[in-house]
Parts: sequence; C-alpha cells; structure tokens
Amino acid sequence: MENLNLKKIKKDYLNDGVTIIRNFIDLHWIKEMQIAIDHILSFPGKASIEYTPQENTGRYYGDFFIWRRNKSFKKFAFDSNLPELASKILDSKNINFFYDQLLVKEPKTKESTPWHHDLPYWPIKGNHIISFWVGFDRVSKNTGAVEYIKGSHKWNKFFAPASFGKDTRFENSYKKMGLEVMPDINSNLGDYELLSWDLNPGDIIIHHPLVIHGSLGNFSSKTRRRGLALRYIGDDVTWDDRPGTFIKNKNVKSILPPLNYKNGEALTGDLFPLIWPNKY
Ligand SMILES: O=C(O)CCC(=O)C(=O)O
Repeated sequence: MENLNLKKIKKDYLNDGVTIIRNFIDLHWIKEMQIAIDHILSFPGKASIEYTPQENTGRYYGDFFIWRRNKSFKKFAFDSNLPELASKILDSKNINFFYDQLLVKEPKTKESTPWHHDLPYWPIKGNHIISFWVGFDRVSKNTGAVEYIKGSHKWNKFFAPASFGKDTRFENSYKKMGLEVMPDINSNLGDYELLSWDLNPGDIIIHHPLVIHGSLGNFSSKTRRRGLALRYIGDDVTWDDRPGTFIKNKNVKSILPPLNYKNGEALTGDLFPLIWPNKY
C-alpha cells in the first residue's frame, strides 16, 4: 500500500469513475483463486446463472455471494489488501463486505455484458460504495475486457437495470422500478469516451457504483476470462428497500438468510460483515 500513489488513484476515480492499479494483488492469491473459481464452475451455486444459451458456444457464467460457501473466496475478499484499499479510497473508517460476483467468459463466448451501472440493481444508498474487478487471466478487448464510459458516474442519472442474459427472470423485477431506460450507447459509440485496459493477473480495476460499463464476448478460441467483482461498503451506506433489486430475486434469496433490514438501517451482521479495520 505504501508504494501506491493514492492521491492520483483517488483523483482518477473521482474524475473518471474508474481507474486501474497494476500489480496490486499478490500472485499467491491469483493461483489460489484460479483453483477456487474452477471448482465453482464445476459445482455451480443455486443462484448462479448460465447467460450463454445451450445452443451457443462458450460459457458466460455468473454467480453471487460465493464467499459464503467457499473459503478461498472468503479469504481473498476479507484478508487480501482490498478492504484496506477500499477504506483509503473511500475515506471510510470502517469497511463492510457487500458481496462478490463471479463473471466468467470462457473462450468462444459471444454474449456481451449490457451497458449498465450498478447502483440501481442494489438495495443500498450512500457514497461509500466501491467495486474492484479482478481478472484471473490475461484480459484484452478480444477476450471481453470491461469498458467504462469516462465520467458517466457524474451524469446524475439512475438508469433501469438491464438483464445480463435472456430468460434470467430478472427482467420482470427490474421493470417494477419504473426507471429511465439506458440510452442506445452501441449505436452512438462516437458520442462517448470509453476507458478500458488490457490486464495481467494481479492488476485490478476500481469502479464507481454509477459509472456505466459493459463488455463484449470472449472471441478468443483458447484464452479464458475469469473475472471477479468485489463490492465493498463504508460508513455512510444504508439499506434501501426499493422494489426489484437483485437481492429480491427468488434464487438469490434462496442462498441468503432472511433479510430483515429496514430502510435507512446500516448493513452489518453475518451477511455484510465488518472486515476493516476490525477482523470479522
Ligand atoms: O465482467 C463483466 O463483463 C461485467 C462486470 C460488471 O458489470 C461489474 O464489475 O460490475
């Protein structure tokens, strides 16, 4: 952490909504997590989603809250240098873990991740919210590097969530929110400044909950794209009981304990544990 230019990282994060830190994760974590991810892919969780239709090549796999059933995911999220980084960037004394989301695109996967920003999906409010996207393979545009619209977290917009795949049963709940629909970004790409990076294992991307992002498929015939998004929350974050958030999805609910949080209440307890500075 001492070698980081935190001032520049924070400035880029606040101005652009996204930035990168090279060589941040020690390679022992990468090796442990590659094995753990492959285990999850062989034994999919109850809330996992296969976004690639059966008739297509490749595999786009999504899964949530994996730390609750896999020790390596838990250790990585809680004991790596990520919680401290979240505390430093957010200027938040305490950090709780919100959840982890696995996003794997195997070779020859055509499915893209639609343009979206994260906060409308989530039952939370506040400023102390941050995501880290960690890749466990070399990632390039050809294998589905995530692209971000520079500065879009400052548009003052709260767009309706987009479903990542067809038939995921998320669409109906998202409609309940009645939010403005995301503009057609793909037809007007020249109007936006995109930021995207090729990554080596160990590099991480840091993104704001309102920055708009998406990714193309993995068009390589042999290189995998195993990505994990880790979401951390800080001092000012509270529960927002809006209808339709992802946590109300039947499958996601089935892997969680009963959720009794009230509007405006802080998120703590076993599900969203305090992990910095205190140990859980
Ligand atoms: O990995 C992807 O394609 C999308 C990532 C994403 O949506 C996120 O990190 O919030």
